[in-house]
Amino acid sequence: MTGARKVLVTGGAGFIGANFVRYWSDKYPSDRIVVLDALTYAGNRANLESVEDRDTYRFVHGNILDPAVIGDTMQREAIDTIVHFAAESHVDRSIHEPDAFIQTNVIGTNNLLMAARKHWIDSDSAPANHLFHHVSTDEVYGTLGPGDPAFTEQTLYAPNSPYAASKAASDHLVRSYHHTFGMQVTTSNCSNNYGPYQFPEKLIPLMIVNALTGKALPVYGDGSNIRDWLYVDDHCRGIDLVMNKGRVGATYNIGGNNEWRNIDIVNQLCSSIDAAFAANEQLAVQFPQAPAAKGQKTESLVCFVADRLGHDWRYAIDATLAESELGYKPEEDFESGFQLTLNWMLQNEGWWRAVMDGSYRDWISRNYSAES
Ligand code: NAD
Ligand code: TDX
Repeated sequence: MTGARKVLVTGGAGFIGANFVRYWSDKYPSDRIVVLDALTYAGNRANLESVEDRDTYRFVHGNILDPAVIGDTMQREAIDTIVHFAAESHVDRSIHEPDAFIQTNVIGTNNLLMAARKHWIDSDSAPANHLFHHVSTDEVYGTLGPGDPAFTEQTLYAPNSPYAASKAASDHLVRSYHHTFGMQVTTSNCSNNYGPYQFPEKLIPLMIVNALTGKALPVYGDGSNIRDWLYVDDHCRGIDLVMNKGRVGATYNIGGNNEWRNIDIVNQLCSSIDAAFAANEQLAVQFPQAPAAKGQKTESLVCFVADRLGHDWRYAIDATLAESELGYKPEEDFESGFQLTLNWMLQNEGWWRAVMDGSYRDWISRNYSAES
């Protein structure tokens, strides 16, 4: 699309969404960005603090299960582009409470698609151009064995958790709106993200917080499961390329070429934390509960716990299509991305303590009273 866009970012107060909003507003300062977010436990306006004062930005506190708020926002803002991040995103939660995943990830996505169809296809005042970009995951492809080739865009869907099944359903809905109604859509399926502002329930931030506060580091099963790790800024760059250069109706895999066993990630994290404490005496004062503050090894906190039900063994993304068609290439390797993430967590203790106990809500209401 050319000219300034009016972009609706659903789930923009979550981990990847907030990183994307900052990325996009820096790169495309003339675009209008409207964040629509229900502020579940995973959504924090504090994540968007750096863009709150821009006059091209607006926050709408609303739920994608509410068709009225979607329709009103699309109409009032004349939205021509949707980037859809909003989802329930944590596999363990989907095992305990799948219903919220079906509601938000399936019904919520369909609500957005219905609103987009109404405003972009069935309306007399439809914008000249439009795009619905859907953010999905490698988990829709199921699990791999040790010698299997990485997932390509041709790999058959075989979702194994309620989370993965709900994302697979949403991918199919997006595809069907393109095929049936001619909606201009793109989809990206990416591997495990990590980086600043990730809620400390996912492996990397959880392990960092536990290591700094002297709590156990719970490795599921024997720790041999493999994930393909992608630094969040590389994901944002990948989405940008898909939206601006991708073929309408196409799906692109985005990955980091970074396969790691969970136990190796945890061990690497432990030695990086030990090294950080050795290099900076102040950390022992700031985090007195950490083993590294008491001359012990962080690794002493590692414990093996019961495996996740239905735990997928390995994910790996083949991003050849995005590389060859779009010029996509991740910039961070795991060592550099991990160091950036650890440094951010060490410097932002206030953020992770506040999002974990919910007190960021007080902070945000002191700083930003205007929620629509
Ligand atoms: P997240 O859980 O950190 O954030 C989700 C955001 O969506 C939150 O701000 C939350 O408040 C909002 N939200 C949830 N339900 C909503 C609803 N009904 N209405 C409006 N807003 C709602 O998730 P994330 O890790 O940033 O993931 C973002 C997207 O990327 C998801 O679609 C996820 O499936 C996909 N994805 C994530 C990863 C990963 O490693 N985190 C990897 C691949 C794909
Ligand atoms: O405490 C833990 N111990 C542990 O061993 C946690 C939280 C996780 N794990 C393991 C399970 C996985 O093998 O670490 C691996 C990563 O777990 P998560 O961080 O929960 O991520 P995963 O289940 O792989 O899913 C993530 O990547 C794909 C995101 O949460 C999804 O939203 C995304 O679609």
